[in-house]
Amino acid sequence: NYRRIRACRICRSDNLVAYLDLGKIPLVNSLIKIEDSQKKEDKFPLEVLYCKDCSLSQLSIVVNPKIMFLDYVYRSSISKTLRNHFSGMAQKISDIFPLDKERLVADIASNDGCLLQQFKMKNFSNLIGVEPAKNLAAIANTSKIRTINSFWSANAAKKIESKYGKAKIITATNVFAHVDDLHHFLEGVCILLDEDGLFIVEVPYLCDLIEKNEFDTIYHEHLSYFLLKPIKRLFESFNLKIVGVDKHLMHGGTIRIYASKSDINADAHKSLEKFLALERDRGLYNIKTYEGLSAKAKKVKKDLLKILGRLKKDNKKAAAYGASAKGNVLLNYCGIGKDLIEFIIDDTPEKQNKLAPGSKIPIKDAGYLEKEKPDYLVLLAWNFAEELMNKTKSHQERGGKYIIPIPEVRVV
Ligand code: DWN
Repeated sequence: NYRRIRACRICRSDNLVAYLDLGKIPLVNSLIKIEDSQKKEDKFPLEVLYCKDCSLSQLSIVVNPKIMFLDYVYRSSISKTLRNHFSGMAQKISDIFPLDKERLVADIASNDGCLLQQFKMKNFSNLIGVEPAKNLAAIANTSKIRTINSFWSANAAKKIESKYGKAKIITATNVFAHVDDLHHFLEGVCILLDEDGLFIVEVPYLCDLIEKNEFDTIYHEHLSYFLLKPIKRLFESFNLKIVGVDKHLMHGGTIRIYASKSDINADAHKSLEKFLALERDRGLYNIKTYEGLSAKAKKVKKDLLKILGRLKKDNKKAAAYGASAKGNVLLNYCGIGKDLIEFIIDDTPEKQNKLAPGSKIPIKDAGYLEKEKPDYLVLLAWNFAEELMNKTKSHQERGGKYIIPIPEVRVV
């Protein structure tokens, strides 16, 4: 179910150096049915390599995407913060192209239609999603967001183009890092994108991961960890010009890159140069900069185990909120089980009444929180800490506290 990489997926160099090893962990979105609790779970090596030629960070292995993405439990629409973020993105694109509301907008890996829904609310009328997960494509189509159930590919692009014509806008949020063959992915984009079109890709930013110790965002779905320098090199090989870059706080820090086949309103703000200078100044083109991450991850593990061990000794009850992919990385890396965290609350129906992979901690709905009244809530979805704390006022009123694990363990 996996293969080791031999060359950098962007520049094909074999000059790859490992800088972080999080051990062997299960697929973090492969939740366990209660009846399968005794079944052995597959675990895979989780190790990050740095390409000394183009500065792309990437996992040492590629897990078969079919076992990760064809039935997918993560739904973008669960989070209000994420819905608002997508609303802002659709608004920005509507401001750039106020007269193109009938032109085709295609969203790659459109999940439950969350982003396209926002385009629809901004009066874009010609929308199409491409989503490999059968369950998510069905949800999107039920809510009248036209969605093709397929992985993105040159073939998928050809089919869409022949039926609906070229796209004025192609978006790809939280998918570019998940793709092994980026060259084939961009081949499809170039087939579908119109000459005056805009390709907008949003990915977690490695600068934030390193700076804010977000090692738990490293997992088998995320094959690449991007800086602008390798993305620029890849786009140039497809004659895609980067015409703008902006930074966002979403998911611990993302960059959004606007690219076009033509020089339409070229990067007037010189944002690309600014980010490349930032990456250079932060030492992100030097392997030495990455060597500190391992020690910072080990410190989070030590501190989290210490605080949870003390709570257990003091007979305090600890639970968690957000059965997130990153949360499952953290639980597995720290070797935390239900002896330390009794349950995880999550509002995603597909996650409830299942067990978290590896830790086998039960995942429950929000009602369970009121029933069990834990003293502490570990915010495994720390990127939504504010939203989760706003949702759990009763926990606070009971004197309950939160443990936020990243960038370092702290109690609030
Ligand atoms: O790229 C990816 C990112 C964008 O999303 C995917 N590979 C997988 C996924 O990663 P994640 O699971 O770490 O993402 P989140 O969005 O940090 O996960 C949040 C979790 O918390 C979800 O399971 C939903 C849950 N949640 C909730 O139950 N109630 C979140 C909020 C805000 C809530 O109010």
